[in-house]
Amino acid sequence: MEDFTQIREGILRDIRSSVSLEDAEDKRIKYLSKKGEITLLFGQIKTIAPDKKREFGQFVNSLRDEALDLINEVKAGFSDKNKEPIDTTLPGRKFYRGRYHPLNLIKDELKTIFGQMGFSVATGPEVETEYYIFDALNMPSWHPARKTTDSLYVDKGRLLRTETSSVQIRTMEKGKPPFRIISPGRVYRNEKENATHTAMFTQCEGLYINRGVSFAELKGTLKEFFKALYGKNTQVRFRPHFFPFTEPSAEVDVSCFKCGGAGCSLCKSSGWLELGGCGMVHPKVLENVGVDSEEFTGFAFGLGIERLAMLKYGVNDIRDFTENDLRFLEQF
Ligand code: FA5
Repeated sequence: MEDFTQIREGILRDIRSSVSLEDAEDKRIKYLSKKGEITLLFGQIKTIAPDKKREFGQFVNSLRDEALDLINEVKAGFSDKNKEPIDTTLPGRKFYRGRYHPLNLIKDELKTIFGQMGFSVATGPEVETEYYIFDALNMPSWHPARKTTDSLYVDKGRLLRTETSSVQIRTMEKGKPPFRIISPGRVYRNEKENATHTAMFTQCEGLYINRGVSFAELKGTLKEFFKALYGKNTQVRFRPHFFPFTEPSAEVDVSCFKCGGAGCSLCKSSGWLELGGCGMVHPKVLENVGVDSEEFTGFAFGLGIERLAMLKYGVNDIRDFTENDLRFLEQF
């Protein structure tokens, strides 16, 4: 028994004297692996005198358990010591906050500025019928926009809306004049992409119908809007244009942010960026929705929200808005 006690104490002392986690692991291998010293003691049982066998077996079993517990305990001690102490003087971890996408920032500004002029927000579906996109908007059957080469059809008679102007019809159908709404939303076109054009983009439709509304009010409303968005000195121009749903019609441009009007690749040397279309709502459109065009007149406009954002934030390439590059998005 004296020998047993000495063997036991020697082994436990050896384990306790481990100097590192690795050292403790070496001790486990030394004593408890397949060929470890304690494991080999089990093989000795058959050489022990029969009357001592039981006592020896109990000793080896409890030695194995004790050694294993001690090794685990020693290892745990080293693991704790290896853990980095908490340095309470370090600055806290940075908390990354989400932020608004630049297009949403512009949308919010649009809602605020037009809201102050009395416009409320209307919405409409992105999958539209030909009626709301073409027929009710006075688009002739031969109009190129109706072709699948320009529009993205979902099935016969249904397509992804190519413009937010369909919301004009949906709004007027539902109520009685006066109407004063804006409608920001996505539109889709079968379009080749470049620095100023994408196949999916956002527009903000505007509609004001009342008695005696004039083209002067349309110009005044859009000029005030651009000044509120870009500052008092903003240059705005209206160019005659054609839209089937307005008469007269115009396109509205703002001086190019990149070259300041001198002409560059972004503005195709013109010094101006086209931001939207507008005009006086065509009498046929009013009649299509049951509004008396003798009594009521009004204007409508459709602004490209990406283009508004490009000008506001100095973005050279419209594709940046949808590429999800954090280096771009974190600037807003
Ligand atoms: C229209 O979509 C008309 N519905 C606008 C309108 C509304 C006229 C109400 C009269 C009354 P247009 O196709 O020009 O018009 O588009 C309007 C604006 O959307 C453009 O001036 C431009 O700012 C933007 N836009 C047009 N195509 C793209 C495109 N592929 N990528 C990005 N922006 C575009």
